[in-house]
Amino acid sequence: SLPGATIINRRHYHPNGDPPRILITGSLGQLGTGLAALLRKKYGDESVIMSDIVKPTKEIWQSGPYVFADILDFKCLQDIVVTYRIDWLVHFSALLSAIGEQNVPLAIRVNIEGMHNIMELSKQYGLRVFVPSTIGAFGPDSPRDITPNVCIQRPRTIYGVSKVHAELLGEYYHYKFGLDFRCLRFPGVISSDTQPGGGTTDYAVQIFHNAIAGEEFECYLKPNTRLPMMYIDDCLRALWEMLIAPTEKLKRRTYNVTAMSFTPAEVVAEVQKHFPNLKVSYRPDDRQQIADSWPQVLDDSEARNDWGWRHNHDLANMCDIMFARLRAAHA
Ligand code: AKB
Repeated sequence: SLPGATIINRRHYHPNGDPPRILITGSLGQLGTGLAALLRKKYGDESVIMSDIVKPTKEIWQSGPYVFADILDFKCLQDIVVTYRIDWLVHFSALLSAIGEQNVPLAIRVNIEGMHNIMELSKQYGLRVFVPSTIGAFGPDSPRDITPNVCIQRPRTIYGVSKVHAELLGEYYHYKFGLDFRCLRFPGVISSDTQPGGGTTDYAVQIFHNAIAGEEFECYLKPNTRLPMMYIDDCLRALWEMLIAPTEKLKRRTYNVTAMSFTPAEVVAEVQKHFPNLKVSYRPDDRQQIADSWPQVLDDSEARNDWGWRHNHDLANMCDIMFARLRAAHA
């Protein structure tokens, strides 16, 4: 049989109806806290182990298990998987597009070498593993409007290159060793309680904070730069639905998912319905070139057809929720 084939379909969860035990790496980033809360509601606080290399706040530390995990340290990861009897792994640790360009060697270590550890670890312990990919995995040679699930991928950022590598490596381990690898290509994600760190789509979060603080907003992208986007609640639900999708429904292991596409000018117009006095200026920087190489509209019809993906939030509705949540947080 194939090397590693013994891990196929070995599942330690649900034999007695036990919930899966889930490790989240890089869990203090934009998506981790929200995902941990969602999974803890479904499977219980003790079933979800948050991890990162950063010291957590008291609130995080009190919300459930939290451990130190350096994804570049294989033994450290093995220790956690064994000690906490992990079944599923959600691997968030990564440097995003803009910050990756500022420190390419670090991005290679974290995004590429880290991914090697995650694949070997998941193979060794028979884990189901979710790794997010991104619209940044496409490049100027990809069709930009609209971008299908399978097309030319020649990204021009180290982030994009590392995510194509992650998609290909995960699919390779799936076909070669039976690894239960699952991956979604996310658009820019907009959230009120957590900040993105160093991406090209960050402006679409920052504008809400400036508006509510009564500050002027300077946008680093041109007003007509269209990019795919998604509200965090849709993003986390997509992730969970992909995580639990029955194997027979998955016709592939990497899917595009999206909710909307908008330009800075369009989000400004929508935000100004709430804050008519918001002042906006545009000063494009290096991130413009990155955005210009990315999809404008993502085709996620395969996710919709194969496992029933549906988004709930559009631009207007997302703005209402963002301001309601930010106001509640500031009250
Ligand atoms: C980034 O802008 O780098 C991320 C992404 C779209 O993957 N938000």
